[in-house]
Amino acid sequence: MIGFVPKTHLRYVQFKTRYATDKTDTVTVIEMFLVLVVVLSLGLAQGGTWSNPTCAPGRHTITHLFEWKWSDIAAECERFLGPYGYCGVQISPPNENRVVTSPNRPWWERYQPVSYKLTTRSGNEDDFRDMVQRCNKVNVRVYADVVINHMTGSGGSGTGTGGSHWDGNSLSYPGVPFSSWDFNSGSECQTGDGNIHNYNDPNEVRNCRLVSLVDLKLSKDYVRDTVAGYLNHLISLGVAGFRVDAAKHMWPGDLRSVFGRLNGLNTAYFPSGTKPFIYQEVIDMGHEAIHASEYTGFARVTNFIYGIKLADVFRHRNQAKWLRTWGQQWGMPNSNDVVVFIDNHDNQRGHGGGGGVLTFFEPRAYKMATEFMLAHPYGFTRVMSSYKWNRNIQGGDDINNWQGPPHNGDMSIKGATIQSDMSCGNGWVCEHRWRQIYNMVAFRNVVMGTTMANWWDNGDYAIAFSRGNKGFIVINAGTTDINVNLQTGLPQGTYCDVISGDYNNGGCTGNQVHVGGDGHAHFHISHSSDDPVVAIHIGAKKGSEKKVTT
Ligand code: ARE
Ligand code: CA
Repeated sequence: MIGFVPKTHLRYVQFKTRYATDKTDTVTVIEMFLVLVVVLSLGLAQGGTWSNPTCAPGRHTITHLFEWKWSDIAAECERFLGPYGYCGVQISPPNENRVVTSPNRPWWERYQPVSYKLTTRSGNEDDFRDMVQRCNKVNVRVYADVVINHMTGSGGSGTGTGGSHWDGNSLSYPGVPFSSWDFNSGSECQTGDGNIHNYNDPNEVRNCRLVSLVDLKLSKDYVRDTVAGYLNHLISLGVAGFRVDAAKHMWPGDLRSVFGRLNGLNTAYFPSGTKPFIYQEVIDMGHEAIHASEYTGFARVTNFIYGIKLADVFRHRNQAKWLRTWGQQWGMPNSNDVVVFIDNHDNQRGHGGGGGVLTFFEPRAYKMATEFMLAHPYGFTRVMSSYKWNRNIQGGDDINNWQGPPHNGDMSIKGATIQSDMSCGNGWVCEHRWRQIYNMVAFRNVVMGTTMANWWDNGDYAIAFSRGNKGFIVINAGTTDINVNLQTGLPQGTYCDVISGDYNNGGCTGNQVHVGGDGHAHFHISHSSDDPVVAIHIGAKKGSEKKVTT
């Protein structure tokens, strides 16, 4: 773990040094206190305590291996995510869930907790421990999706994936244990049926039931302690952070109180006192009473505007030239407050306020949007990794959007096999293994810390920009060819275009780009190309010593 120093530690070290060299004998206790206050508030302004991604050095993107088995994820960390420079993997909820058989084992059954035992279709606690250990060993972090707003849907009873009994009528979850005292009821939620109807009433959104899921009373210490106990169990096993499901449906104060109960990350893998990275699922499209800004400042939020706006651009509904001001100027939160993505497991299938985002079903536009995301400095990036389902749109709705992951006859999840061209088999899409995507994950690692520069556009749908003097990308999303000479900002040399091929053993398997002594290079990109994008960076410069992915 050499070299991994969280920002907060660095700031402390700088403070100590300045204090020791400048004014050792004149500093008073009051001055020290004031400096401390300034240092602490700076820390909060920069994104606060749980907002720092806990990646290993030089890694900056996670992928969501939606519905993968733990044993497959362990193997994927070792054979792909580690070597190709991914920071980490978001996993499906690891806790025991309701078994739904009608429809037959939909993916969404995992969002109905029965207990916090680590037994699901993805594996048991031993598989989980093995996965986290093996991933951490190759510097790949594990981020768990945690469902702590609710338990199962109301009504019904049964046995969960871990063998625990549950009863959604009497609100009994002995595997935790939770009983009816631990849930919000008529005194907290005033809607007639106990469900959320009005998203403009913050009280209703937080205290009533989301799609009838029985709502935990997070104002109670017992509930806070129990939920924090579950998260601390995951921390003890070596996870690096959490995606908090349905965060909008919990009061920010309750969440802060739960997070405040969390231990530092496991010191077998992280420096002592490292806080988990936390990103909260808050869907804020700007027209409801609850705002993402209530949740930023102490942890990050998922930015849902991002993918929708980029879909507009790459579907030719808004010229790419406007992307020059992409980021906060588009009404989105601070870069340090968000996790960004093109699609997620909900909106790729029309759940979760979805619809309209780009997905693997439209690979050409999807790749362009993802390339832009990974090249641009805004936000902490997440790459979706999906499985195929039989999409069937009837009257605007996908009637098969419930379908679970590829499975065997006994409904166990099918393994993700790897084919000779590096793509996945058995129905797994594996967008994270698409060359245009994994090579841009490496691009982002190489250019991290630089700002956007050398912007160019053709006044329409073709754009280009550099990241400092380390990387340059040209995207022709328009309907005419471009044939231009552009300032790349890069040192002279021959570079591999990492979109059309790889950088391998000092050479290029795809196209090459020659950057002259004045930083200029020539780009000819046909509008009808499958991949109308060229990207170059100093880690894939011909003749440089080795492949740079981290
Ligand atoms: C399923 C059935 C329901 C049934 C329920 C209980 O589909 O018919 O009533 O079970 O028996 C996922 C699925 C749900 C599924 C649920 C539990 O998407 O269909 O319900 O699992 O199995 C809102 C929330 C947001 C949430 C989305 C889906 O604010 O937090 O709805 N997203 C997360 C996860 C989901 C998951 C859950 C939460 C629940 O990512 O995968 O649900 O754990 C506007 C609002 C949004 C709102 C959106 C959709 O855009 O701004 O806030 O999102 O509409 O209503
Ligand atoms: Ca709630």
